[in-house]
Order: sequence, then C-alpha cells, then structure tokens
Amino acid sequence: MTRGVLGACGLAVALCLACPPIEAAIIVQDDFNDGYINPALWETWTRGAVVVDEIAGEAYTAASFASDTHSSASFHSTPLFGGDLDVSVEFRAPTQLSSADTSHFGLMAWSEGDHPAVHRVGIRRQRDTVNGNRYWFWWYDATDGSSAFPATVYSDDLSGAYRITREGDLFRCYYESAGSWVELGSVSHFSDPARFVFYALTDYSKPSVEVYWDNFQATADWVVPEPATAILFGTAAAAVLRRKKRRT
Ligand SMILES: [Ca+2]
Repeated sequence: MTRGVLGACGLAVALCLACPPIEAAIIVQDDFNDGYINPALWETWTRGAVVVDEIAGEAYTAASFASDTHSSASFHSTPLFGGDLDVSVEFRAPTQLSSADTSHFGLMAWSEGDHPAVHRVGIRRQRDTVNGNRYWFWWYDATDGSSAFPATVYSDDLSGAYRITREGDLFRCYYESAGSWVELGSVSHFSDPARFVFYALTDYSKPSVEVYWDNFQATADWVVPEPATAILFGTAAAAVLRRKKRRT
C-alpha cells in the first residue's frame, strides 16, 4: 500500500466518522487474481494445522486435525461494513466432507470485536452422520451465549456460493442452486458494523477440509476504512470499488 493510499484511507475514515451513513452504497470486490492476500481487505486468522493462501486466482483455506483442538483457517475482512449489507462469495471443495464429520466451511457476518464475544450470523456446509452434507443456517448471540441452527437443507454440491444480506438488523442467508439464490433462513440480530469471514474448520479428530474461494463481493452503506478507488483487489477489469445509487 502506498503512502498516498494510506492517506486517502485515513481521510475516508475521518469523513465516515464525521458524517451519517452516506446515501450511496459501496461495492468492494476481490477476484483473488493478484497472487497475494491483500491486507487492505483481509486479515488471515489461523489455528492449528492449516493453510491460508491465494493460489491461481482463488483464495484457499485448508484445515487438518491437530492435537486436541480444532483447526481453523479463515479470511477476515479488514474493513468494517456498516448499514444495509449484501455479501457473497463462491466456493469450490475438491472433495466431499467425510462421514462422521463436524468439519465445516462457511461465510459469516461478525460484529466488531474479538472471538468469542461477538455476535455472528452465518451459513455453512457441514456433514452429519445421518443426513450427509447440508447447508446450515445459524447464529450466535454474544449477549447471552445462546446459539441456534434452525434451518438446514441437503446438498452434495461440490461448488456453489454463499450470500448474506442485512436490512436494518434482519439478516438473510442464501446458498446458490442452479444459478439462483435460495434463502435458507433469516433472523433479526445485530445492526452493528460487521466484518465478513469465510473459513474452513475441523474439530478435534474430525477429517480435514479444504476449500477454494472466489469472487468475494460486499455491498454496504459504508465501509471503514473505506479503501481508495485506486486499490484493486485482484485484477478485475472493472473498477473494483465504486459507488452506485441505492436500489431502494
Ligand atoms: Ca478469481
């Protein structure tokens, strides 16, 4: 990142903190085509035996059993996304999750703060011994420590996409099926600024899980720090960050 870009980010932060949410929405995209994990958009969080990388035009996460704990490999968005949100990412798993498996990979919205004391809403692929691979919709309430996994649907797809939207405090989670978004569940939860996280995780002695990710896109009312338009995440030909009229 250049000094000029850093300066622009700082100015953008100052402007965002001084003003109410702007009327235009902001789109941030990463096609992961530049061969490195751009720190302006991502932090990588790792625990245990994991790999996090950007390989041949895709983000890559892999987690293997290690010791007596879980292993997790994740991309956490560096910026906070505020207001109404619409975030999606594509995934590709080279192999199915194994049986007897609580390994999973997913996308979640994560309220500002450190794990585990943060609200979370997510959608993920997981396998159970009875029903096989499923999409799971879930959330965690950091206020009272409660969690819920109210909606699942069977799927053996090796590739697909996740999407999380928020209007006010109402989250909706979607998976892609035959080129269309299918809503899996919704919940009224937090309206705080959110980071977005996509990850692969394996618990204790469960099998390994590896996932390739592509074409992350986030639309938000505002983003802090707001990346300068000169920053390209990946090498998409189109402008990777632009403003547009609100759709509502
Ligand atoms: Ca790509």
